[in-house]
Amino acid sequence: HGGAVADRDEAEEFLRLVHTELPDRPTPLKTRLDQVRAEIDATGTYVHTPAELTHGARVAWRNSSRCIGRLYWNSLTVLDRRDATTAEEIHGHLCEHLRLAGNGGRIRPVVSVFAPRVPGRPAPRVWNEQLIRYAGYREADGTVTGDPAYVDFTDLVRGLGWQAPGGAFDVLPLVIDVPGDKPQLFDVPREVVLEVPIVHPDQPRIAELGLRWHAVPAISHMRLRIGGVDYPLAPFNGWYMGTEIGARNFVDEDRYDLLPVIAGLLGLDTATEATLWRDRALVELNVAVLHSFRAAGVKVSDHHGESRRFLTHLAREEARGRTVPTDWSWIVPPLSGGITPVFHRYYTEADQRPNFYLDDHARA
Ligand code: HEM
Ligand code: NRG
Repeated sequence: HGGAVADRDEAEEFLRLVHTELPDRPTPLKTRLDQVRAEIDATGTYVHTPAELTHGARVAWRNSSRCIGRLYWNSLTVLDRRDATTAEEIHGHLCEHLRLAGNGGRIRPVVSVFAPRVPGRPAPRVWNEQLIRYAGYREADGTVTGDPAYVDFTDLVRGLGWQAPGGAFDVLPLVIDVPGDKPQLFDVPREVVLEVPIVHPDQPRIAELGLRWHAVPAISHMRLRIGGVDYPLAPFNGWYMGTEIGARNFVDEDRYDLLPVIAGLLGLDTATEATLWRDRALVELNVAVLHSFRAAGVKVSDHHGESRRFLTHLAREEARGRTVPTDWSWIVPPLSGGITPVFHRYYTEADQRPNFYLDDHARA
């Protein structure tokens, strides 16, 4: 398990960063560097202090070049779950994460950090991409009920014994994989899954579609890397920007593919693209998403406000002498890009650490 050995240079660079950015460290930098070097020599890795873990996770968010929501990076709540070992314990902490994050609609950005990879011992994992996602079922006629992106994952959990309800918005069970044991299935209890029914302020027929979406996007398949140490299970969440749901999840042809349905309800002329029926349906769907979250008392942001906040973040960081690594193609919203201010400029692209990484890990 050579890959689990903590990278010395990265450890040192991180400790220097912590000591530069956090005032009043209890241990002088030199002492901490000596400790960590000795610990790596002896064990192949080292243990982050709670303050290092918290700041490391916050900086990982700050360095996430695809994230438009980074203005509040320094207020991320970091839950230290490094001691959890059993699948039952991990499940309990994941449920608690969703409860704290959902907070009755006043969503709080949270990350739960589970055990790191260390030499000789693999870390716990969750196979789900997000803690809350909807199942997808391929029907006999070739159509899909539910979220087509999760047809394969749904088949996988059925193979592990999940009893599928067969609806369009069935919350998938969690697959928790702890070393030395078979992956285990756990339901996400209803009471920790905040959901929003989708209605439109003046098109009652949209409510009749029975659409809904979960309030909390909680990404669970990215590895958090801090100071040369990998945390493969570190689920995090913020709140949704409306377009993620209204311009992608409900709209992509390989997701719920709803534009033709919405256009039909609105009575738009779909005979030719030039009527811009897709664009008109897209706007009304996004109006419905933002209106519905607001009506349900659930925090959501629109792409205009979120874009402005991102530029505030950029200016603030630059004033502090830091670069803000940014991926234009992810930051520009998938609706009305050119009328948001993030569209009209170039950014620095860089892989700065700590960060969150996506591995292509084999499932099952
Ligand atoms: C990506 C918004 C909080 C880390 C994104 C994306 C959006 C977004 C719109 C692009 C998603 C896509 O196109 O699929 C927000 C908002 C937040 C927030 C509004 C509210 C607070 C966070 C937090 C973290 C985070 C708390 C980590 C601690 C990331 C990462 C990605 C991302 C790593 C890239 C995901 C990938 O590569 O698939 N965010 N975010 N975000 N965000 Fe945030
Ligand atoms: N587009 C995905 C979620 C990706 C991350 N977005 C956030 N992250 N808002 C979706 O489920 O639609 N966050 O941590 O808040």
